[in-house]
Amino acid sequence: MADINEARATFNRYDADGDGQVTPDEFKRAMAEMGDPFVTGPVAEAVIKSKDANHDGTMSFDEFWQALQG
Ligand SMILES: [Ca+2]
Ligand SMILES: [Ca+2]
Repeated sequence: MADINEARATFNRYDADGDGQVTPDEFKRAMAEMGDPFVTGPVAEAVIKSKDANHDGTMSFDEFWQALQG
């Protein structure tokens, strides 16, 4: 998924309140809505933390995009 428009659409699906930052809680709820109820709080936190380049506890679109670039 190297298409920035697709990435933006995916990011917006995670970012429930539209503030441009995905919190672990938003990520967990988005995964549950997409049919993956096994992403628990600690798992969601670990996923967000692994992409959280500036360590503010949330994932911005830039951080998400960078993570997609590998
Ligand atoms: Ca948000
Ligand atoms: Ca961040």
